[in-house]
Amino acid sequence: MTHLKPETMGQQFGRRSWAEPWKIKMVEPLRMISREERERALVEAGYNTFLLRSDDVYIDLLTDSGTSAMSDRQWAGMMLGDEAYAGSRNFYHLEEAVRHHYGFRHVLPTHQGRGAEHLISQVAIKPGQFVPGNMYFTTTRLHQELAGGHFVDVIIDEAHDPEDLHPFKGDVDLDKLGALIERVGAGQVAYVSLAGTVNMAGGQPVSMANVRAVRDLCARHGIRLFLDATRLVENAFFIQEREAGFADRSIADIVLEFCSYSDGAWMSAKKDNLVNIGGWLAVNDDDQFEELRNLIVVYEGLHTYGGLAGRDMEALAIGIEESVQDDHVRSRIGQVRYLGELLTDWGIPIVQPVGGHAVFLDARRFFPHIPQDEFPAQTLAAELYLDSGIRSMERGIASAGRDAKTGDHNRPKLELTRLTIPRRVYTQAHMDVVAESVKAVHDGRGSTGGLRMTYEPKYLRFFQARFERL
Ligand code: P70
Repeated sequence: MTHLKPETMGQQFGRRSWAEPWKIKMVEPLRMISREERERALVEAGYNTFLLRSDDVYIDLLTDSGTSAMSDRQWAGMMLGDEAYAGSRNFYHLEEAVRHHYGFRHVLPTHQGRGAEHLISQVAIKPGQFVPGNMYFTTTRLHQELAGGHFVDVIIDEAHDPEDLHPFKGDVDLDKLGALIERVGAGQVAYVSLAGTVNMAGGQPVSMANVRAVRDLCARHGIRLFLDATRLVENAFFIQEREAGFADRSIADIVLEFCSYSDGAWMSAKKDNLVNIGGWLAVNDDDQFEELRNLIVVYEGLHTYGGLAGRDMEALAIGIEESVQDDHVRSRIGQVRYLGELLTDWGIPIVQPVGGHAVFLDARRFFPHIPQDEFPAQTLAAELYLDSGIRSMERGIASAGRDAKTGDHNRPKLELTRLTIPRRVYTQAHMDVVAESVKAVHDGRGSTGGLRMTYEPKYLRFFQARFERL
């Protein structure tokens, strides 16, 4: 038997290894049920990973949303909750943290990201207006549409090609944006909706040069620019890594500069900001803030809690500060990249370059024999769960929903299955297990058939839709 000399990851790549900038203080046992039990659970869940019980899941890569491990400082902060209905001291800590790290003047807490999306959409969109954005996100677009807006995708074409290696696949195509403004008139553009990183494109970043150019174009036409700041910290890492002139700037500094080109932002704090629940909305304009501050009491709660407990706001304020630390972001994205590099090495089709929060399997190339109308990405999520109890998420035709006018499926170019990595939760060994399971499903791909949708809810159908094998 040949004896292979074991090498660390760093040695394999000819460099010193890095490690997470924390140690583990508390653990939560994992359980893996048998293949027969998984088969039963999957049928019961209608082949939809959103409908599985988490007790039946081994490694949960459904989402990075609300699944982070909080730090000891955040947990200590939870004990300092001031649960006053009005004017909680934790609100002021949160307000200060957002002002300091994102640079906006006015801050409102919300129960999570979509609460903030709802408010900004209601206040900033007049029915019939257009909302250009760098690729749709499910909840964002829905709130824009519910407010009477029409979303228009103005991302660069490269973003729709999983194999294109453009370093900033989240960039706005300025010609597309310019042409829209020309066509409908600046008065009919509600605002530009810019997300960094772009979730549906594979966690792809926007460059600083691009946000500056978008800001200039908006300023020339008197159009506002709002950010989806959900994963802006991860976006800043890619700017630091890839954009000339930023290698020596801190992540915190890059985030602040990026925000300075915008008029405000909404945030799902369940991602970058390292909390299990929460969000915020921040704007600079005084009049717009007045309107939002009034509307929030209808839908979320008083403007000093917005649907959160005092303790949640404290954990969030601390999470914001921890989230912009360079060593944290480096190890977080390093772990995602580790999984991506393993799969790439083994010839498994994934979205390139590997993004910030997840590795996206390219289900079109994974299952070339399954037509898009038979849900290849949904099928892949189901097969992965069957193989090893790993839970992933469909980001393809089921997620894209139907065209509001024709009623037909939207058929996105990207048909992806997302392996989303929670922050500070899993180890490198878990990544190895995940990679091996993806490989096993890939090895057996020829015999896998597609799915048929048997139940389709009206809104955001992917959450609750049911399927069966064809
Ligand atoms: C995910 C989560 C949430 C999200 C986001 C961006 C870029 C806003 C939000 C909304 C949860 C999710 C949401 C819809 C479909 C599937 C999963 N993304 N903007 O897993 O924030 O969830 O706090 O209301 O990614 O990607 P919230």
